[in-house]
Amino acid sequence: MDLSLLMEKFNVKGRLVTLAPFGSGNINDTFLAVYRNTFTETQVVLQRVNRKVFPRPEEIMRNMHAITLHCHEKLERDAMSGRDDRVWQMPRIVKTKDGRDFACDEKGEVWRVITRILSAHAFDTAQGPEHALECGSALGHFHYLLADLPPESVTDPLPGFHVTSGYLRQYDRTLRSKHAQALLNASVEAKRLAKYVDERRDFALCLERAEAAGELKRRMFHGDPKVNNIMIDDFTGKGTAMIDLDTVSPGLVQIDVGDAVRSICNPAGEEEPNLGKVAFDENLFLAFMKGYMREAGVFMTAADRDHLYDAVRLLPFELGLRFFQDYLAGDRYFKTRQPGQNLNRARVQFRLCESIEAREGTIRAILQRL
Ligand code: GN1
Ligand code: MG
Repeated sequence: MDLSLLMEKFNVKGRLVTLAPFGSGNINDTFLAVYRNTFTETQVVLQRVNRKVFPRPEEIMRNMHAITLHCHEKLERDAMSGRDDRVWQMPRIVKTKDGRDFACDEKGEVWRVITRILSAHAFDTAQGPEHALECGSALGHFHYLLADLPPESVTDPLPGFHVTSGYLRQYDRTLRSKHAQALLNASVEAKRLAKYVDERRDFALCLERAEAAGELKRRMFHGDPKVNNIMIDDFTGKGTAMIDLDTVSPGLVQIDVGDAVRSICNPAGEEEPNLGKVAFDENLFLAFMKGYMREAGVFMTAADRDHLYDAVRLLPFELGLRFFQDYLAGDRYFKTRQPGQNLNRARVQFRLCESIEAREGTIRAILQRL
């Protein structure tokens, strides 16, 4: 596929000067395109929506249209009113020359172009408490932005995403395959992880039970608020935008908090081979929660707060389970660069979960003080 020909379908002014792979996402293929004309430069991001993960990419784009329209209007109103201490941003969809939100290639793959947030970066790991606090503010502000988007404006992009019981069922199905059994028998470490999962089967249902009992209500959530989806302004060091809007839909905000925390409070990152370096950092957690509550505290009911610890413990478990299942199934979902990468990713998440369990008292004490 000649990507520069594909770019010609989109309405970007200037001449294309470079088009190169960009970012470190595990799902979509992402490229940065830079256009120049006499006086200005335009940078946009080209992405192929992964059809294996999102079976209906057209729906993803309809959702993105509704979400960005709602948020851009609200952001402009807030900017006029001087509500905020900064300019919050959100990428915009760049239309095709025939006015559509995406283009298809000859294989029917869906490609989109969005604006790049300039003079800002996302990091793969937390840089320190100030960074963690800004990540918390950015997620809290995102929840505020979406709080009044009617849930029926979006369709569920990935039914069952963040339903841990569903991942357990999928894992159990995978375990029955010959391929998975062979991998398990060949590795003491894989067997250890399987035991780890078994010991937490009951706990894994905690948020689903709370929702079924009516203790927790769905609101709009991001679905994938890991540290490298949070853009930080290069000049002020403040959070400025949440990116990767594919999974935005009605969900539990606790899940977003848990997912952001598992990514931010593990400074070793998701790919660390040495488990001795993987640990939950309480200072980063305190800073993140301060930033989050500053923006979203007004929405949080007592029940919402009561379930935060469970979410913080659950999300690394759930992601570890997803990585482990994918390893046993032959690496079909998450992109990998080397064999055993998903097994190691699972080891890291389970170690992080253990580290959280060991610090339960401290984590609950921090949550109480907010
Ligand atoms: C995937 O696309 P990316 O890299 O932002 C995944 C998340 C995981 C994350 C772990 C749709 O996110 O759920 O937490 O990898 N997204 C999807 O790195 O499955
Ligand atoms: Mg994503």
